[in-house]
Amino acid sequence: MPTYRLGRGDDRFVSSDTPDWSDNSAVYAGSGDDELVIAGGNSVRLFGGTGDDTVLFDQFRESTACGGAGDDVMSGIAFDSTVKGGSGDDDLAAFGSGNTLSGGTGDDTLTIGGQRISEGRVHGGAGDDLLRGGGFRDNRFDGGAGDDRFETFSAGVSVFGDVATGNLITGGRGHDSFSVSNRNRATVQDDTNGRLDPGEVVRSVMDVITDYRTGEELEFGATELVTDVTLAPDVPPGTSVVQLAAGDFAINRGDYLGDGSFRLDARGDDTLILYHQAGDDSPFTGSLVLLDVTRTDWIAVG
Ligand SMILES: [Ca+2]
Ligand SMILES: [Ca+2]
Ligand SMILES: [Ca+2]
Repeated sequence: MPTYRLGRGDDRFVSSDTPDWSDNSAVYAGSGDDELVIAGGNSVRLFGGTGDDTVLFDQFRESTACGGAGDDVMSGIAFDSTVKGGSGDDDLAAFGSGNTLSGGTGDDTLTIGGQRISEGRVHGGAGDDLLRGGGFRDNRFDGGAGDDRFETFSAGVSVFGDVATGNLITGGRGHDSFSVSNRNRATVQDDTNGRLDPGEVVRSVMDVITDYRTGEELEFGATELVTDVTLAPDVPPGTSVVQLAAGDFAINRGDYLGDGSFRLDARGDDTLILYHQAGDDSPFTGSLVLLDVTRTDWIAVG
């Protein structure tokens, strides 16, 4: 497990040009504006140190990259890895499942993505951060202190309807804004009248905001509030699917049951927003849960 110490100055380190580079290698770039180009590696550790560092990784597995102080740029394809910006205004991106991004202090930009990714964890830390991305189920975004912006998407794997938590979003302290995009088949079992009624349970892949506060801006691509949501019989028998016209959204009170299930109840503790993005000609519906929000006049749709 070789360890490379680059010391002071603006260094460039390329793993493919480095003899003995292997799993478990560690690189300490030291001070200066360093550039690390890393191809492959399990359990690799990278430390940018002070200075504005650039770290590019590819097929990074169960590895860690720390930018240290300075405005660092770190990005690439990774799995089950951790990328920490440290202090400074960092730009971090990881494409693949199971990655954790931590911005630390400073106004950071954090992006996760990739084909059907899951189990991403994104922590903005202090500062006004931009948290972006998403994928399939169970990706979590936590803005931390500061006025953060979230730009997220989620979807099921199957057009026949998945039931799961999509993106779990926590704004943290500050006045945060949320732009969400979720497209799925939202279903109800054993509907009798083609309408949503108290006691019925909507199931889908649902995004959840855990700490939405009054006046925080929500965007989901639909701005026309409607009061009636219709249901159409679908397959398998007994299943009905939510239908909304493009550009429409509806606000429903009830209780979030977890894992993409929401029971309608006029005295419930939570809110479910169902929406159909303007210009979207698919049959899919977006679902956004606001935990512990019951006042519709709190909700600011931009
Ligand atoms: Ca640095
Ligand atoms: Ca931050
Ligand atoms: Ca915040």
